[in-house]
Amino acid sequence: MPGVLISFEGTEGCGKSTQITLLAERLYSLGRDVRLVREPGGTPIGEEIRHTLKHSAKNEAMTAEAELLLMNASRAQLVREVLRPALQAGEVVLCDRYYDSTTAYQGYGRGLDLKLVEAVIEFAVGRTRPDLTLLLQVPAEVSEARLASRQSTLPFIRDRIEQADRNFFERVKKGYEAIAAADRKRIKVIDAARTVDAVSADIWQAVEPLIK
Ligand code: Z5A
Repeated sequence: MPGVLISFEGTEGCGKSTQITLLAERLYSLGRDVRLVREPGGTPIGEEIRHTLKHSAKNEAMTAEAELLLMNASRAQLVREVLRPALQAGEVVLCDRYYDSTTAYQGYGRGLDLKLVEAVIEFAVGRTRPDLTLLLQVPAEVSEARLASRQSTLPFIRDRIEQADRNFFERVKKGYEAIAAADRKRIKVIDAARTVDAVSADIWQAVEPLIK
């Protein structure tokens, strides 16, 4: 059976992790081998880079350019160490974020040149591109409410990227809309402000034809 690469995208708290878990369970129950990865991260080297990007006490001065390159250093490692071998072995790979996040956050959000961002992504991933991307869309208020509710149950851990202001996240959201409009064949937009079950049903409708 051929491998399948599916990426999940969206702003914080849109429900990616929740839906990836549900989809993985469904795929396992059908006997498919499933690989779950997250970005940045997903390999030992990538997880160290993730720490540097998000939580390191020494990351305050990070520039947008360094952020772009670190995201893609993590990705280059993930593609070669995990994604390509897993796809070769016929697995269904579910990525919690992939390169559309870079276009949305470092391109539209930080304002880096989009052509330059695309060139860096091309260097990191080459032809390892998703068969399907699920963009979970939620209004900013829903995203903020979900994160606040989750944070109230967890100990506080500083996250440099989450500290950006609301304008940044608005630009990211608009970026995602532009990315989806430019590639309707690959990217399926899902209204993720509904119940977990309703979102999951739409996701399955998009995924099922790919895994037969
Ligand atoms: N980033 C970047 O800048 N450039 C890049 O190239 C890449 C990433 C790859 C990674 O953060 C950060 O890196 C991210 C983008 C940037 N930055 N920010 N800010 P992360 O991996 O720590 O987290 P995240 O990817 O932003 O996701 P998240 O915050 O963990 O949320 P989620 O996975 O999308 O949502 P969830 O955990 O499934 O759900 C959130 C809460 O809502 C939780 O309590 C759920 O129980 C609840 N939930 C989920 N679905 C529903 C529905 N349908 N109804 C009600 N409640 C729900």
